[in-house]
Amino acid sequence: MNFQKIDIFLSKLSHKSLLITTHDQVDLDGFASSLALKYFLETYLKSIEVHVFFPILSKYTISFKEKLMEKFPNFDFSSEEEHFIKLDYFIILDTNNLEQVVLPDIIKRTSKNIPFIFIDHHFDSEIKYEENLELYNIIFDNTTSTAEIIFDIYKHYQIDIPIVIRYLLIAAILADTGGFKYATNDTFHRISDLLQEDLSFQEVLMLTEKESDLSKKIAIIKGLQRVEIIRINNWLIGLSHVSSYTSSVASTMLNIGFDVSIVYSKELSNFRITTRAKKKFCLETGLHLGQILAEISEGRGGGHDGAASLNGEVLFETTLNQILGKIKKTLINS
Ligand SMILES: [Mn+2]
Repeated sequence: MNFQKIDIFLSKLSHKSLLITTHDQVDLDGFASSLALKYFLETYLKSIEVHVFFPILSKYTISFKEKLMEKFPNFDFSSEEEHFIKLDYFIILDTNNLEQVVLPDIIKRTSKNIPFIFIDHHFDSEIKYEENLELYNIIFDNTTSTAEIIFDIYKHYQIDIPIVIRYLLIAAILADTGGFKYATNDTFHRISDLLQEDLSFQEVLMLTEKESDLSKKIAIIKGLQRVEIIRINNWLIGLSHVSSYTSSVASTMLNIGFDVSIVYSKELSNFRITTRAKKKFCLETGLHLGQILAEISEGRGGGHDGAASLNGEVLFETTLNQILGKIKKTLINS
C-alpha cells in the first residue's frame, strides 16, 4: 500500500471539519469502514472534527448493528443528521460513484463547493474525480474490502484498534469476501491480526448470521417437499411450486444439488415461473435460461444464462411444458 499518498491525505485534514459517508443501502463494509475511519482520525489527528452520516442502512446491516449495540452499549454507532456548521471535506467510503451517495438535506442546500475524497476498493476507469483533489483519493482495487484499507491505515500509523472496531472490521471483511470465498492471502493475515484473545471468530460469525423471516423459511421447506426430480443423463432438473419466494426456493434447490431448478407460483389469473441453473453447468451444456424464456414468451420473460423468470396470465401449462422441453432438449443434445 502506498502510504505516501495517505500521508498527504492526512496532512490535508488537520484542523479541518469533515463528514464521512458511504453509499446508499449501506452494507457492512461501508458501515464498518466509516465508523473505523472516524475513530482513527479522531485518535491520530487530535485537532479534527469528524461527523458520520449514513444514508439508509441495508436490512442486514441494521440487524448486525442491533446485535453489536447490545454488546457495546456505550459505543456511538449513530448517523448525524444536523449540526454541520462548517464542513471542509466529504470523505466518501466504499464507493467511487457520486450517484450512489445520498447527503442529508441540510447539507444538500449548502454543499455545492465542498470537495470530496474517495476511499474505496472498487476500480472504475470512467470515474471523474475532483481534479485538484485526485491526489488524495485512496483507491486500492486489489484489496477485498474498504475495511482492510482502513485496517492497514491503523497498522501503519500504529493506532490500537479498539475491540468494537475489530468486530466491525472482521464482519465487513467477511461480508465483502463472501465468507472468505474471494479472500486473498493478505485478507487472512489481516483477519489473524484482528482476532486477539478478547475476540472469538465464532462470535463474529454468530453476529453476522442472516436471519431469514419465517414465511420465507416455510416457502423454502414446502418448495423442497414438493420437488419433482427429472433426471437427464447425469443431470438433475428440479421442478416445484410455492405461492411466494420462487427465487429463494430455486436458489436453494441449486445449493442442495440440482443443476437446474424451475419453480412456479400460480394464482387464478396469473403465474410466475423462476428458473435457475449453475454457472458451470450453463458453460458445459450451453444452456441459456434467459434465451429460452425470452423465446417462448416473445420477449416478455428473460434474464441471464443461469437465472431467468417469466410472468404470464394465460397458457400456464403450455408455457411450463415448453420451458421444460427446451431445457431437456439442450441437455440431451449437449
Ligand atoms: Mn466494499
